Amino acid sequence: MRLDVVTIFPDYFAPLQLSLVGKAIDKGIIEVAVHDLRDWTHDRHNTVDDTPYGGGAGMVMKPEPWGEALDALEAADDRPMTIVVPTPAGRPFTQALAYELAARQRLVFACGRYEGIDQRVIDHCAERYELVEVSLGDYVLNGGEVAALAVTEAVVRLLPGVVGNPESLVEESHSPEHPLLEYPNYTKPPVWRGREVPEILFSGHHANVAKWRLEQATERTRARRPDLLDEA
Ligand code: 6GU
Repeated sequence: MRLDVVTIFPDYFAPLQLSLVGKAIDKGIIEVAVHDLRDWTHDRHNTVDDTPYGGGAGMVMKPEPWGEALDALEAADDRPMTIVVPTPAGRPFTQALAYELAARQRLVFACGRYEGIDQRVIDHCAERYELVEVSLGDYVLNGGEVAALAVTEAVVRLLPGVVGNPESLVEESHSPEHPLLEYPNYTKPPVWRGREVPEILFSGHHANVAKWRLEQATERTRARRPDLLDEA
């Protein structure tokens, strides 16, 4: 999979070199290219924003640099582009959407700042490429960069060879096979600051342990996220 990121803050993406995503790059499972949108401006001040038609607060990202950036990225590689636009007005990002995006050959993150990107860029993307506008949740970030990092991590860890033990993808919260929150985990020592590990986990009785974990997961989900039980 190839990932391109277009942003006015390329430094935000330094963490991609770390951890699982960095290892996926080293292993050749993904290729990542981060681009500065200002490289596609032509004025002395590298202007990427302007005042909104119709008035109102804030600035809007101008369409021309985005158009040139997308043309250049399209020309740089044959694989079909799925444009991911992080926006609080997008489709809620879920594990199911992470699996959908993990099936794509090439994701291009278009990170907006200010009040967003001129709508004609979005419409152009919808016509020419596959377009997915995604939201991390019902709160407001200053721009798409942090969301692009979150989506990247959620997607890349689903690619074959990235997570050491693929079984761990099955049991975790929000996986399609297990729509419950994860059960509590414990490791040594058996007593820590007077707190004991639940007795059942020492029993060696795998069926009983599995039953206990399912009960814990179900109870947690009922208490914290009853909406997930309604869906399941
Ligand atoms: Cl994807 N972008 C921005 N700017 N704010 C958000 C978001 C995305 N998701 C939640 N808030």
